[in-house]
This record gives sequence, structure tokens and C-alpha cells, in this order.
Amino acid sequence: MILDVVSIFPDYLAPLDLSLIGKARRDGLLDLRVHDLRDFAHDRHHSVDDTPYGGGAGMVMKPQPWAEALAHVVASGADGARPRLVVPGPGGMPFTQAMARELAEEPWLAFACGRYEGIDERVYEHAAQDLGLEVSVVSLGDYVLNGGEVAVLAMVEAVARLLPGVIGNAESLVEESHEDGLLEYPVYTKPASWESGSGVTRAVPPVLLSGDHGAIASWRHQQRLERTAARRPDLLHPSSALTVDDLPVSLAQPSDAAELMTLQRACWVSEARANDTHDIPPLLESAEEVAAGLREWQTWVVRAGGRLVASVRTRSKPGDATVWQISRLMVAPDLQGRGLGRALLAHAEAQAPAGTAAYWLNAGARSERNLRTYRKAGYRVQPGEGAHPGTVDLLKPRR
Ligand code: JD8
Repeated sequence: MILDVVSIFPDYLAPLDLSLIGKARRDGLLDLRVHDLRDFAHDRHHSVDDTPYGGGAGMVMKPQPWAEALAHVVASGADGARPRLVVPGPGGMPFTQAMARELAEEPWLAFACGRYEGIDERVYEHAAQDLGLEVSVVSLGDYVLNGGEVAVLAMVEAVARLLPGVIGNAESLVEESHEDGLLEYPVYTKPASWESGSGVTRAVPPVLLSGDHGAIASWRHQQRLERTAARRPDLLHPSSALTVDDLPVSLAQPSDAAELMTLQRACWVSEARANDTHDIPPLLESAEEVAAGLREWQTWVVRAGGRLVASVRTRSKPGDATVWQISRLMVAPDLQGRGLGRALLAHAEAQAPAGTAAYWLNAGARSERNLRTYRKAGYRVQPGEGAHPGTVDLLKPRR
């Protein structure tokens, strides 16, 4: 990737000689060039600013030096290549990890660091219309800096570290904050028990010393959820803050059929993979067939933030009212692993009429994860094939 930065304070970008970005430049993974805007102001004082038309405090950056600086940058390109121009500004689009990922896909970026009250607006028009550059005005955050350099330092670091080979262990990029909408989990290192000198001994959470990678992963995910809910609830879709404690379950309406069809298709993909078949009713049913199911079964839905995120349906087994059939238990894939399925199963059991002797479930014979959940809930797999090919039936006596 090529990066050009234009500033009246080129030394401000010196930190990009250091650490991983500096090494990436020396290793040729990144070609970063910094230009002094004053080199393109040819009066005795190399002046780059003047008073604002319409009056007001401060100074405005003159268009001519910028036009020459941008022309110099564009001229360094080959075969008509053009850089994408990023101009930091407090009024710009918010810089995010998603934007960093987008910019990291670009072969050539140019950054224009403004100062004073800003850059003459005609420079933005000139760059877009005359030079044919894609121009993005981007803000680092809702606070005011004195110029664009600090923003460019942050943006270049956020973009460059996503380039192949810049970060040694690319794996570590995956679980970072803002990569998947959740903040990072707390981290610890030796010693496991630390005496902080103020007479307090602090220990590392035992789960991290357990070697139980499943438990560690679930603890870390829970930590990420709790931190995000506490510090950045705005990052959480209302549905993602859903917990078993406040499970808003309601009876399904015919108008829910389309969303139910969509949710069940999303939820049974993993079952298709686990059982190596796509010939599974939840994946094949039309919205009309789902609507017909709503007339046959008492169906419950969970909505969060207006989004249908979970469902289950129940009925007395045709021909044997002592058996309470529970079916189509589903939780949106991004909300699984929080106990919502267990809570909804408990809700379905609680709807059983008097006279019910047992609860009945059906599951893919190789749906190990679901079968594990059902066994934990007290269900036992019944011998022989289940109600549908490739499935098993499970029963749980009603206590
Ligand atoms: C570029 C000049 C200073 C801004 C009068 C103070 C970004 N998140 C951000 N906050 N501030 C900037 C930023 C500030 C800049 C310039 C970026 C060029 N200034 C001006 C307008 C009010 N002074 C920024 N990214």
C-alpha cells in the first residue's frame, strides 16, 4: 500500500517511523511518504494561510499550495492510478474499524492534514472534480483537535496494522474490540497471584488457569458482553443485550410467519451441516407452510429491539394427550450461548396442560450440541429412529 501525507508539520508524523508501522515500512510492506505543504507555497514566507472571507476568527488554508501539493502526489502515480484522498475534519464521517478495514483494501491513500480554521472549500471540489479523486472527510471523534495530524497518525496505524504481514499474529486481529461489535475481554499474565504492594493480593480469575478452553471462551464472551453493555451499550443491538432474566415471550401471530421462516432457515444451517443433509423441513418450508404450522402448534416468539430472535412451539401429541410435544426451538445464531434456548425450553415445558406425563423433543441424530443441551435439561434419547428420517426422539418425564 502507498500512503502520502501532506502537512505543514511533517515531523508530527515521525511516530510512524517507530514500532510495527516503522518495521513494516522498512520491510517494504508499506510505502509511506510525508510531504511539507510549505514546499508548495512559493512566496518569501511560504505562507499557506490567509484571512477568512466573510470575516471571523482565525485563518484559512489557501487553495493554491494545496492544489500544487495534490498535483505533486498524483503525478507520482503510474498508469493513471489515483489515490483515495482522506481529509480529517471534526465534521467528517466517524472513523471506525469498519472504515479502517475499507481503507486497508485501497492500494493508495493520500491524507491532507489541515490546520487553522480549515482548508478553503474549493480544494475539496478541485480534488474531486478536477483531479477525479475519491474524497472522504473523516472525523476521529466528537472532540476538537488543532489540526489533522493526530487524526492521520491514528488512521494510518489503524489501517496499516490490518495489512498482511504487519501484525505478526494476524489471529490476534480477530477477537479485538470493534472487530465484531463487542469490546475486548480482560487480559492477565504472570504472576497468577499478585501482591500489589498495598497489602492486597489479587488473583487471576481461576477459569483462565483451568485449561478448559470451552469454559475460557464462554467466560471471555460473557466478559465482552458485560463490558460492552456497561461501557458501550450503543454498540449492542437491543437484541444483543437480551438475557434469560428478561425474556419477553409472546404468542406468535400470523404476521410473524415470514420472520419465523427466516429465523428457522438461519438456525438450521448448523443442523444441516451436523447431519450432512439439507432435506430438513425448517430449511425447506415456505412462508405459507410456516403459517400453516402456526395454526397447528401453539407457537411462542421472543422479540428484542423489534427483531424476532427466538421461538418454540408446543402441542399435545396427536393421539396421546399425555405427551407434550416441544418443537422448532430456535435462537438467532448471534444470540446463542447465553442460555436463551434453555430458558425458552423451560417456558415451553411450563405451558404443558394438566395430565401431561412427559415432554417430547425431536432432534437431528448428529446434532451433538443440541443433544447435549437436551440431556442437560433431563431429556433422554429414545431408541430407534425419530419422527423424521435421520432424527431421534427424546423424552423427559414430567415431575
Ligand atoms: C482537521 C483544522 C482545527 C477545526 C477550528 C480548531 C479530526 N476529531 C477531530 N477533531 N478535530 C479534528 C480536526 C481539526 C482540525 C483539522 C481535523 C484542521 N482543525 C479546526 C474546526 C474548528 N479549528 C478532528 N479528524
